[in-house]
Amino acid sequence: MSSTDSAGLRHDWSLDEVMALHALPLTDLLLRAQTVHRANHAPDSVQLCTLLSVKTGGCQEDCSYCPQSSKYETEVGAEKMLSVDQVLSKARQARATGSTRFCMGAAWRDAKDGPAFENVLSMVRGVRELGLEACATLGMLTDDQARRLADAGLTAYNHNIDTSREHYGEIITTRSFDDRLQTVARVVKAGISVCCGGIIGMGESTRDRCEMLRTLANLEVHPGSVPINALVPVEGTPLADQPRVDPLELTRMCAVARILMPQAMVRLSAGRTELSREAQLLCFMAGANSIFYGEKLLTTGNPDVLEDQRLFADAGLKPMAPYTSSDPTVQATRDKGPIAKPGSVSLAARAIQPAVEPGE
Ligand code: SAM
Ligand code: DTB
Ligand code: SF4
Repeated sequence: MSSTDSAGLRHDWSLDEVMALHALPLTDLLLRAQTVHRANHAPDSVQLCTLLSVKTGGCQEDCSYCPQSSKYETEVGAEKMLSVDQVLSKARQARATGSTRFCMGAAWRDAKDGPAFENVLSMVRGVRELGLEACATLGMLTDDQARRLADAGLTAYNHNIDTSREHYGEIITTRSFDDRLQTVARVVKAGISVCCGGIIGMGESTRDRCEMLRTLANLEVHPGSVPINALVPVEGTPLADQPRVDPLELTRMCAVARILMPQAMVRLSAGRTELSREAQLLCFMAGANSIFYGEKLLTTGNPDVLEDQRLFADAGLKPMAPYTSSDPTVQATRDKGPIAKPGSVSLAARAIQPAVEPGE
């Protein structure tokens, strides 16, 4: 027997149930996911989010996928933290191209109190003043740091579980799966929207993929957004030689995430450069309703902005206005922190301009 919470959401999925969904014929799975998607979201609306690495490289963790770990010889070296002005100038550019969420990443195991953290707080306030949703991903947090980020107006915090509890030890040894869940719980407690998902293509089984989604769906509060990343294999990391993820497998993950977490934003994240336009549309049909937009993710490439604009125009997709996602925590954060300065919120009505007219 399954039970639902006051919002009609389930938190008691069994592994067998999730695996049975994942194993459906893809056409059936897509129909089920579309049905859930249309009941909870505008089907033609996709949020555009821009990422910026505000502190690149030199990280002490050993995440096997990550070019920013100091344990591996990659082309990414340790760099100085960007200044608040540099970050806000990138945020203004992101806003001008149509992004509504700006996500700042730091290659830290955990956020340390002190000048660097104070800078992050200023960056968060500045991004909010531009009328953008502000997201950060800084590693593990204390309760006090989560509260201070919330007070600065942070909309969302990204902290991924990455894979199943069972497979986790094959990928990362320097911090545990439970450490990750603890930070996620602190973010919830501080009233910040949780962005938590994972990566496929790291040698995991289908069972691991389903376990990862089950863990997220069975959290006391569903994450407001769930990034589904396809591994970007980077030279020098232990996972450099992993085969590319089959786009239909990514579609399946988006669909199962959508069915398990009906109100979450499902974010089609790393790996889009390897996807055809058609494969991306399949993911949108499966319930993905957000992408990272802009030339770069953190250190690796992302599709060209003009290509994304053309895809949106040709497919009739619309970029979502800020604070309009169905995540109630995002809506609640709108009135916290700095209020957007006059002139910045015309954004809400802004539609990205297609680079070329459809059909040209
Ligand atoms: N250091 C912080 C942390 O680990 O939470 C924040 C930045 S970290 C780069 C954010 C997330 O990016 C990781 O949890 C992982 O899911 C994703 N990621 C990193 N490298 C990736 C890669 N090569 N391919 C796909 N996703 C990746
Ligand atoms: C997430 O799940 N994916 C984004 C974001 N959260 C921070 C990061 C992807 C990083 C891909 C590798 C890189 O560019 O360094
Ligand atoms: Fe560090 Fe984050 Fe990369 Fe892990 S994923 S090595 S914690 S930057």
